[in-house]
Amino acid sequence: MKIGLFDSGIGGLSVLKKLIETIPAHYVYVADTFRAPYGTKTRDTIETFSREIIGFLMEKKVERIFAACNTSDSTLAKYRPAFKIPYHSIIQAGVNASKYERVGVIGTHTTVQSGLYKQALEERGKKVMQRPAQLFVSLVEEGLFYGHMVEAVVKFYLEPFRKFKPQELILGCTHFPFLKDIIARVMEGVRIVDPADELVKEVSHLVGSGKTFVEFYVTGSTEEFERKLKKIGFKYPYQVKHLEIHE
Ligand code: DGN
Repeated sequence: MKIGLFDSGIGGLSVLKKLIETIPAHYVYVADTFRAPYGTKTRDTIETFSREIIGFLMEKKVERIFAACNTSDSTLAKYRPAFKIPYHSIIQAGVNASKYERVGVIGTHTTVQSGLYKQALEERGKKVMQRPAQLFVSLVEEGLFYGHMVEAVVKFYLEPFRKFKPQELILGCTHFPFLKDIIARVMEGVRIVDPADELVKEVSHLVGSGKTFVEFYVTGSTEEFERKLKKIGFKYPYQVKHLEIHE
C-alpha cells in the first residue's frame, strides 16, 4: 500500500512515526520547507499550496492521504468530498479523541482562526478555549525540544489556560508532540491529546505492505531536512528527494 502525507516541515513526522508503527507500508511524505511556515500565511495561500501537494501525491499514485498538518487540513474541509481517494483529517481525529467537557486547543494562527476544532467540540456540548502557539513550530524546526528557554516559551503560551482550567489540551499542530514532555509538565494534571493517536487507532484495521519505506519530497534544502531526520533519530529506510516548487 502507498500512503501519502504532507506537512510544511518535520511536524508531520510525529504522525508518520505512529502510522509506520501501525501500518508498515510505502509512504510518500511531502515537506514544503521552502514555503514554511504555513501557520502565518493567508488561508488562500495555504489552500493553494495544500491542493498543489495533494495533486502531486495523487500523481505518485498514493492510495490514501493523511493530513499531517492541521493548518493545511483547516483549509481543505470544503474539498474533502471531491477527493477520489480516502483522506484522513487530523482535525477530525483530534475532535474524536476528546473525552472531557473542558477542552483547551493550541495550534497555529490559521488553525485557531478557522475555528474548526472549537466549532466541532462545541457541537458536542463542550466548553472550549483555544489559543495560537505559533512559536512552538519554530522551536521544533530548530530542534529545540528541551531546556529552560523552551520551558519558558511553553509557560508563556499556556499560562492563559490556567484560569479556564481545561481537563484536556489538544495539540492541534503536528509539531507540538515534539514538546509533549514540557507541555505535560507545565499543564500538570491535564490530559494531553495528540490527535495522531486517534488517527492511527481509526485506521488500525488497515493492512500495510509489511515493509516500510519512506520517500521524502522536500521543497527546500534536502541536506537540512536530512540533518533534522538524523537529529530526531528517524530509524526507518528512506530516501530524500528534492521537489521543485515555486512561491
Ligand atoms: N505542523 C503544522 C500543523 O499541524 O498545523 C504547522 C506548520 C506550520 O508551518 N506552521
